[in-house]
Amino acid sequence: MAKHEELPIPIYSSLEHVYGDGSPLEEAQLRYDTLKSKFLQVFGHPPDVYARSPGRVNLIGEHIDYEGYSVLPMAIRQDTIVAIRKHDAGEAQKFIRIANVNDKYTLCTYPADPNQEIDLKNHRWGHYFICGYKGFYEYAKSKGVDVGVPVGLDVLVDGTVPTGSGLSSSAAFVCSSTIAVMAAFNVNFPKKEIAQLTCECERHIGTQSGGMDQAISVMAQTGFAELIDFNPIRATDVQLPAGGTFVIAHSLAESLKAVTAATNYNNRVVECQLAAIVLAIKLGMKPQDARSKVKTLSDVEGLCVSFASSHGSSDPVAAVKEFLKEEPYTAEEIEKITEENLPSLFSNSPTSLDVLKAAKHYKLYQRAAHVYSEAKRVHVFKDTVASNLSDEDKLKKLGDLMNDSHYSCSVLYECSCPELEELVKVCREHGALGARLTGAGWGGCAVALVKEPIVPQFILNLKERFFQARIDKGVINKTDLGLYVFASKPSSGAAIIKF
Ligand code: NG1
Ligand code: MG
Repeated sequence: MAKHEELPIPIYSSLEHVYGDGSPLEEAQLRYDTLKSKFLQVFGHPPDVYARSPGRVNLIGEHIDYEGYSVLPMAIRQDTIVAIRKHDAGEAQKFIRIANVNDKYTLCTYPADPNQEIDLKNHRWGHYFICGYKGFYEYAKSKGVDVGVPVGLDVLVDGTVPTGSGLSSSAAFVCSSTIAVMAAFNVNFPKKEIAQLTCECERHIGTQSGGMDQAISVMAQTGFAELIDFNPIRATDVQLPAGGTFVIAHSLAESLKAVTAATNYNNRVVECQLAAIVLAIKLGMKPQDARSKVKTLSDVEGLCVSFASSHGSSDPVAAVKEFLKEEPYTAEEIEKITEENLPSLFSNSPTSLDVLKAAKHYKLYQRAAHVYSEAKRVHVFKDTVASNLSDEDKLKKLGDLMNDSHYSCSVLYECSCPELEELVKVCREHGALGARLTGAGWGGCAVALVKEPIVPQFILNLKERFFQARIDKGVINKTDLGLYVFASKPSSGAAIIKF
């Protein structure tokens, strides 16, 4: 039997198997019915087809996907649904019109041109759809699939993944968009190819993201977390131990990753690449080879490990401690080691050049120490799940690993924020076995591992100790609390729905 990642996106004619988690279908059906009637109202005709793709919560493995290391997320029930209708080839209107069920997002119109550049200086919500649109055309072309001349598209979007929350609303949107366009053209590709192409096309938005979010959104299986490997992308089902539940809670600080990329997300990607090049040189590689061959910390892990083993360890962090200094590096210090100016080193990456302009210094030691130690924790997590420990002991160990991961994100990678620190602390004080920020950080959600019987009480405590003060200040409405703190089971991956 083909591995599920080799299979195309499933196509369903009813919602029964789409969510697959036994939860009531009425609510879901209502969303599709509403989409259909709103589509009719906005565009004057019903949609041809729908695609949905879920958000995710990352359990462990933060900020290491773009360094080539495996991560361990699970899909959540919240998703983005895209309803779509393709115009006939003869129709005059060669536009892509993108509407949203939420009036906060006003209608966006783009030309029906897959070669258009995305205007990053003017961020519009519809850009995410255009990422998927461009990605589909580029990929179809590379595979020799003839999809004819570009035609107009009508699109209506309904997203329930909270934005800026670290639950990957962006990937849910990009993946459902790509799959909707695919379905509108009656094309389907293997899931692992879609995971790869959606990862690449989301980079049109300007973040140098790894592929975790798209991979889990496309390849998730109900009831399992997934170990996602890269180069090539693969997903392995991970059955979590019984008796534990993941509770997701929003810090209510919104992480505006697309806007702050140069100082936050992309800055860390650049710091990691510089750390990798400097380490490679210190470990004996010629500067010119390091500059041209080394892109990620995983590229130099082999060198680090052989250094460590000649010193009686197998931990690449040993090489980091030996060869990188803890004080931040200036650009000049790095240029002396790499024998090239940083702007010329990154000359073919405009987003990296933005990082250089904004950076005061580069914390190579801390970023590399985080990445190597976090990569190791992912494997310990997976091995713990597979071990013959009791479920009770497994859960305790997984909780400890989550706490260690948070510490590393907070202290070494500096991607936390005061609200997340407070929230994680409150989670631990109320019985979480472990708690950590999830996703890119700088705001967004925390995830806590909680013993099943205490989940309701745990959530009540969070409401009282974290959210009540924010309700009192008017930051959120009491009636919306369920959107900001909830327990989550591993949900299903992307699907095409044709009623
Ligand atoms: P979120 O939190 O969804 O923005 C981002 C990246 C991931 C990964 C995490 C950090 C995108 C689309 N996603 O996720 O690839 O690097 O941060 O682990 O940029
Ligand atoms: Mg995102």
